[in-house]
Amino acid sequence: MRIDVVTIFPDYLRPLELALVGRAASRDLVDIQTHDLRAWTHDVHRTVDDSPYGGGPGMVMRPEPWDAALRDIVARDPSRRPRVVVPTPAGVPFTQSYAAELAEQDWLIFCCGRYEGIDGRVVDAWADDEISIGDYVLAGGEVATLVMVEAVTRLLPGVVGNAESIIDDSFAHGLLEGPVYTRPPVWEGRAVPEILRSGDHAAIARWRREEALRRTRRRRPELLDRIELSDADRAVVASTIVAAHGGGDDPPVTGVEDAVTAAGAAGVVEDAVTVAERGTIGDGPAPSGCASSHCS
Ligand code: JAH
Repeated sequence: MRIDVVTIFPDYLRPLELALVGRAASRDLVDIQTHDLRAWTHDVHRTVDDSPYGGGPGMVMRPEPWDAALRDIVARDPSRRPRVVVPTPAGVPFTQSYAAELAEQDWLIFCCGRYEGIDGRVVDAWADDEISIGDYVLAGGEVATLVMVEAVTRLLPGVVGNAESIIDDSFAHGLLEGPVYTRPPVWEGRAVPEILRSGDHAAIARWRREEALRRTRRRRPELLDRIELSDADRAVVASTIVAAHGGGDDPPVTGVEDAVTAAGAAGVVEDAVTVAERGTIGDGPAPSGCASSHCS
C-alpha cells in the first residue's frame, strides 16, 4: 500500500517512522510519503490560509495549494487512483470496519487541514471520505491521520506477526475485550483469576466471553444492539448490574423514578430502567467502579 500525507507540519507525522508502522515501512509493506503543502504556494509568505466568506472567527485553507498538491501527487502514478481521505470532526465515524475497508485500497492520500478547515470546494472536488476519529476538536488533521494510518497499517498482510491477535482484538467481535494478565500469579496482593490458570480451555473461553459481555454492558451498552447474542450471552448481560454514576458533571441517577424525571428533563427517550441502572442520562459517561470518570 502507498500512503501520501499532505500537511503544513510534516514533522508531526514523524511517529510513523517508529515502531510497528516504521517497521512495516522499512520492510516495504507500506510506502508512506509526507508532503509540505507550502511547497505548492507561490507567494513569499507561502500563504495557505485566508479569511472565511460570510465572516466568523479563524481562517480557512485556500483551495489552490491543495488542488495543485493533489494534482501533482496523483500524477506520480497515473496507473492508479487513490482514495482521498480528509480527517475532520464533521466526518463520518472512523471504526474498525472503516479501517478494514481502507486497508483493502492500494493507495491512500490523507489531507490534513488546520485552522477552521479546508475550503469546501476542494474537499468536494477531491475527497472520497471525510472521517472523524471522535467527537472532539483537534488543532488539525495530523493526529487523526496518525491514528488512521496506524489502524490501517496493522491490518496489512505481514505487518502483525500473529494474525490471531488481529482477529481477537476488541471490536473484531463487536465487544470490548476483558482484562488480560501475565506473571506473577499474585501481584501486590491481587491474584490472577483462578480460571485462567486452570488449563480448562473451554471454561476459559466462556469466562472471557462473559467478561467481554459484562464490560461492554457497563461501558458501551449501545454496542450490544449491533451484534448477535446467544441466549447464554443474554443471560450474562441481564445479570450485569450497572453501578451508580461516580464521575463527570451530571448527578447520579439512583432509581427508576429519578431516571424518569431526569430523562424527561433531558429530553431523552430511553428505557427508565436502563437509565436507572446506568446511573446517568443520555450518552454521557458510564458509571463508576473504575477511577476514570469516563469508565465503569
Ligand atoms: C481540526 C482540521 N475527529 C478528530 C478530528 C479530526 C480533525 C480535526 N479535529 C478533530 C481538525 C482542525 C482543523 C481538522
